[in-house]
Amino acid sequence: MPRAPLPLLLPLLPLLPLLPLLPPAGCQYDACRALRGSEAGPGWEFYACQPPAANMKEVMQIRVDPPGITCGNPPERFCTLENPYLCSDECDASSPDLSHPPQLMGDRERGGLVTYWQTVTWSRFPEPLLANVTLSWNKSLEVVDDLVVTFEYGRPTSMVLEKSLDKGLSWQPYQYYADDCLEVFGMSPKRVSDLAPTNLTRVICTEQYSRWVGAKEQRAVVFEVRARLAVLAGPKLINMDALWTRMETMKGLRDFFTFTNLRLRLLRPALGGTYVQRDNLLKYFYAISNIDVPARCKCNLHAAQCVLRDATLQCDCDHNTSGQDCQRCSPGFQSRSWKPGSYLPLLKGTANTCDRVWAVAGTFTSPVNCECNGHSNRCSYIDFINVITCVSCKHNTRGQNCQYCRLGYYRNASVSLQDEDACVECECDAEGSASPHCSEAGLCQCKQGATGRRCDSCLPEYTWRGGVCDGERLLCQNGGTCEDFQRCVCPETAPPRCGPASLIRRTYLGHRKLARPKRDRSQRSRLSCWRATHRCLAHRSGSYRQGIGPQPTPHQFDDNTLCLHK
Ligand SMILES: [Ca+2]
Repeated sequence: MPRAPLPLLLPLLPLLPLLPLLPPAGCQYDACRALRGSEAGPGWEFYACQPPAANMKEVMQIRVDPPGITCGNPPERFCTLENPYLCSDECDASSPDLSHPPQLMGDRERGGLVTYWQTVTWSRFPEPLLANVTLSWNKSLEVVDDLVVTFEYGRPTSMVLEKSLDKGLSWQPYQYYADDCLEVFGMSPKRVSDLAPTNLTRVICTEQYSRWVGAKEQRAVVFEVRARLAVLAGPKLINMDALWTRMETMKGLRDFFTFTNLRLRLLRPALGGTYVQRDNLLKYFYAISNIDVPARCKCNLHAAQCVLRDATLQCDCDHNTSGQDCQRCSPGFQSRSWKPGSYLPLLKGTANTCDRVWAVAGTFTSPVNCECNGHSNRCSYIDFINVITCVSCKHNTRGQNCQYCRLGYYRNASVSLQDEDACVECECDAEGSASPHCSEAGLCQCKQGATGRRCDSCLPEYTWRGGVCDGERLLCQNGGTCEDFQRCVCPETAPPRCGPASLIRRTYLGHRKLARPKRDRSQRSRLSCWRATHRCLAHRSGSYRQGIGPQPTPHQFDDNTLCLHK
């Protein structure tokens, strides 16, 4: 459906003159849908679509650290590498004309006036002069042309460009820059032109932007995106079809050009020569006048516009998708799993829209709201209770909207209900559990003595025996102690009717009919204890049983029973 116009980002962002490649006027992927007539009446035709590229410096947040790295507080004198002995320039944070705050890296310069951020000088040499510049959008972007950082008074001798894909939680190197890659980073120097289509996403160290050539001659430090794209699309980027096809088919290629945040780690300033002049440290510092970030919002090919909403970039999603990156189906349109759009087939691509589902049973002739959370694409109308319900829920789900887990499965809270792994098996222990089913939290119902989510271990007073948690402990008398829940061990100094353990064991093994203890539970309890008279007291719960072991006669044991079951 056509929607109310939203505040568009693009009027705020003049397209860069350096962006002829993306995409040419009237090119594909600039509209998400079009109205088409057919015999059945007008209807929508959907296409893969993406927002136009813009210079994202206009909406970036800039942070520098460590604290106090920006010059001017307190006011400080500095000189330049070109005029190293004329140290009359001043940086003063309290004066609008003499201050150099971070936002001057992203401002629009007017009337030829160059404005720049500047750091303190390297007065603490030989301690390194380190500075980080973090650029945040908190939105996935796809870089489409060269990132250009413009340095005043010389480019750093070494620095690293890093990127984050998770809004700054983790970082990875994007490119290394040094005048001597091998010495500084232990990497062989490379140029992007050395790369082939197969290793296009390699992180390289370049010496192209770090060697001293004079502060005014070369001011740009570049992350070469255009040259990488040219490896696929030809020197003048004529063969864009090949590029779009590769974007779709080459693993990791789109991710390589994607980021949410960027970070410059400045490691060593320009020296203007081969060594640091200790007697004049006021000429060493960093100064950046501009950072160009030509990029587009990543919308998974489901949006043709990107908007600023509450000061945050947000895709203006089509194709019944929603989310900041159009990364999920909108409620009511979850008939199948969400998919990104595809550049293929060329020119129009594939929209992979999220759709409502048509009923396959009942009397419906129009689309019905058949919400199955992506676990089914079929619904049925149950006439006598007037309910539309999903049929054939997959992924171990059940319910009218496939919103519950099948018996024997429970809800995996760490993923969304629409996820294929929304329901995981209970795996209740067959012997420790009273039922194969578990609670909504995945807890199995344990038999007495058993514990653990799956009831596969025993409570402290119980021991795992014969497939159950047995808490039946022997009560030993006359100084005997219960060992391993099943026999009494008598102390050396026991009264006559309580023999030592070795005697008990020897006697026990020496008996012909009961040569080995058996695993059977009832058998074990009957063989629980022995008297010094070498007679078995076959009893359970205090009662004597017939038929096991040698038949004791009444005179062979007295009232002073040696072992009792607790
Ligand atoms: Ca500036």
